[in-house]
Amino acid sequence: MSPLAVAPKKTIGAAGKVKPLSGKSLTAQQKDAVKRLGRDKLVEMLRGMTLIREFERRCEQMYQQRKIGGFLHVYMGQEALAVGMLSAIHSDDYVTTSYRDHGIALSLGISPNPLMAELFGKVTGISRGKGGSMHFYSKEKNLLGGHGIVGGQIPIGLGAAFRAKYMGTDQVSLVFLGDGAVSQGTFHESLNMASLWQLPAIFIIENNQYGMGTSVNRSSSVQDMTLKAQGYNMEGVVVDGMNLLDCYTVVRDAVKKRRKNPSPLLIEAKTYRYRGHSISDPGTYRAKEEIENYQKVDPITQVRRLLEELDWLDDAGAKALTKAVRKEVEDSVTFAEESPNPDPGERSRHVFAD
Ligand SMILES: Cc1ncc(C[n+]2csc(CCOP(=O)(O)OP(=O)(O)O)c2C)c(N)n1
Ligand SMILES: [Mg+2]
Repeated sequence: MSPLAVAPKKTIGAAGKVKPLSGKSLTAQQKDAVKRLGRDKLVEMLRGMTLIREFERRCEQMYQQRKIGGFLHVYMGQEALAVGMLSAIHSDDYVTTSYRDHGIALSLGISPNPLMAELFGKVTGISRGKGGSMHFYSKEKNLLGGHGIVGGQIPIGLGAAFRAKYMGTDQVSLVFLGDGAVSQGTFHESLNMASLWQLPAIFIIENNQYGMGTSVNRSSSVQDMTLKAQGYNMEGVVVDGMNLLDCYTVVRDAVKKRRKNPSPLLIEAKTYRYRGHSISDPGTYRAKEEIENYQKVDPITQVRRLLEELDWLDDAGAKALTKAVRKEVEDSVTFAEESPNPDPGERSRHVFAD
């Protein structure tokens, strides 16, 4: 494909504009997603998003009680993105992400127990208590981290895509990154190689509008991040990251197309983080009204309302779901509390090669 033949940028959904899901005004594509997913799967997805929200709430409390130390970056507001997109992949596909990794790990079906235990620094933690919040990792789920260095995960996700193509598997590699990582060199080097070698890498920018306390308007020379895809002769698509159905559809279509004929894709998902950059961020750089405005399109409320409109979940059902999720999170706290600390002799094990 010549550089001039770059596929035009597509937009799926309202992409950040305030347009909540409603059974009465679903687009044809959203209707199709509802039909494909069906009632049970949609309720399960609502449960997945609720699990993230409740897990993060409890993490904040545990941090305040000093049960959790170090860094803590929560995912509240971005739940539709992880749940929608990761519902559309196979269990052997690769996933890489940044330090804001709790929602991604939970959406891959990892139990809250080893995740909470990791935050508590316990030996039963998913990284044996050595990584903490930023370094969830699971060989079993092909989750290649949880990375604290901004942009550090991008070449790793690229390597996984290279492996898939080299070995001739039909796997794809989903590489999640923040808007703040787009100006890092690793992003550009990785996009170049992914396009040059036509690798099955799907780069997903979780544009939550801020990198630490700096708004993306003040840190990026372009606001349409998919323009970066054109620079590397690859496809780019914008999606409403607060909309579960759109997040599911964009990845479903993307992986379907790429399993047999690998090629890279850049997705920009417009989303919003409700909390500060980390637990120690008082958030003085943005107005309360801005947060409230995004909460009007809260991803969880949107899906709950849609399910009610479809008569697929009533108020009692939704309350029971939340109650069950809270119990699951509470059990993870008990599990973490009761787990032993790592043996002090473990300190340098898995840090240096034996
Ligand atoms: C290479 C590098 N530079 C700077 C930092 C400090 N830092 C940590 S998070 C962050 C902002 C990243 O923002 P974004 O990519 O938008 O992710 P978000 O926190 O919004 O999920 C920065 C600059 C770092 N960890 N690594
Ligand atoms: Mg950001």
